[in-house]
Amino acid sequence: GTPASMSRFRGALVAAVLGDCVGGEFEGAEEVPMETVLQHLSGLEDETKGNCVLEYSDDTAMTRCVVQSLLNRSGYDEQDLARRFAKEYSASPGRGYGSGVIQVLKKLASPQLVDVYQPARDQFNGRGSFGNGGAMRAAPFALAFPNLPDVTRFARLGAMLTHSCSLGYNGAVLQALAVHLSLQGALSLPQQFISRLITEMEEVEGEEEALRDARILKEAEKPFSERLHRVRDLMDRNKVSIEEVISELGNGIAALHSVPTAIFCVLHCLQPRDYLPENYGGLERTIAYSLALGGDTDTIACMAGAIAGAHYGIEAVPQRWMRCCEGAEDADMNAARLHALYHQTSQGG
Ligand code: R7I
Ligand code: MG
Ligand code: MG
Repeated sequence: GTPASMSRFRGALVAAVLGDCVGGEFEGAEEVPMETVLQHLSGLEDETKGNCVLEYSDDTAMTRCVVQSLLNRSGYDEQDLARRFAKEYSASPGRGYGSGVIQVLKKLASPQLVDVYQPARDQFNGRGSFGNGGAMRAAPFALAFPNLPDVTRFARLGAMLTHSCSLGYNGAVLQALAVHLSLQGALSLPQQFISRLITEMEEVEGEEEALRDARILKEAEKPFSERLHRVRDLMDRNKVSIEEVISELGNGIAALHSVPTAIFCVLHCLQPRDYLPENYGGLERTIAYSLALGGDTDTIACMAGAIAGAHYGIEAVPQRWMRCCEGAEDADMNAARLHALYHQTSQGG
């Protein structure tokens, strides 16, 4: 398809919602047999079930805030976005938010708050959260800004409203960069795609705060870059077991243990796999495979969905799946509006 086409925007935003909604079923499960995943997914195809409804979780709730804010403000506005997060949380607190971030969202509701980044800095004894909550909502930054430096900068700032640890916000940067490259068609050359991500993240993680956080948390010098090298090693191999993916990349709630994993899911599912149904296209394979990893399934499938959706486009999204997922129609409409904003921005207007 054409780079940055409308179809890619729609695919990205809709498939992210699908990943969240269908992944909710298995969130926190230790391991999920592929058979169980396929049963769950074929349940969505069952016409006799009528109006099946899978509700979205915090991943989509916060993504919607980012989308609305970017559209309403025609760009990044930290005050507006912070207000939307707080309002969304107070309206629907039961969407499955991380246990730490709730405190931030409550503080963001205070009208006396001067610095909207401060509540995030107070988390976890002043180090900030390294959870994947910044990354799970990062895709819209790639759909609003055509230039890579803007994507990086605003994905980072947007994450810092809740995640001030570099191991949190750099996960958001990586996720947004993956969607950005996918939107350009970069997944047609998977080796170049992963090399490009490694190059970008090595620069991002060369910053002083990132190096310091990695040292304090006893991670590799450049943790995301190191994990992306592992992704490259795994994708070069013919056969990889689910257990190996989990032990090499993780399936947990930390951004470091989920964003590289989501990227791997997309890369691994570019080709047909013998343990996935033959009638599945790449997007269905990606979501099914993400769920089979267990762990933070809604978030990994949401992030993998955004990257894969930007590659395959809306035509690859099964209509029947879409009908079952709360918020999928809204995502589709908003994707068209983001497409307009992106192309307006790219003309310098
Ligand atoms: O990152 P966050 O928004 O959670 C997102 C996840 C996704 O899976 C959603 O689907 C939803 O289920 O939650 O929320 P945080 O509370 O900031 O981080 C999530 C969890 O990561 C925290 O509750 C902690 O258990 C852990 N965590 C940390 N633990 C110790 N030290 C995050 N940062 C730290 C830390 O610095
Ligand atoms: Mg969730
Ligand atoms: Mg989750």
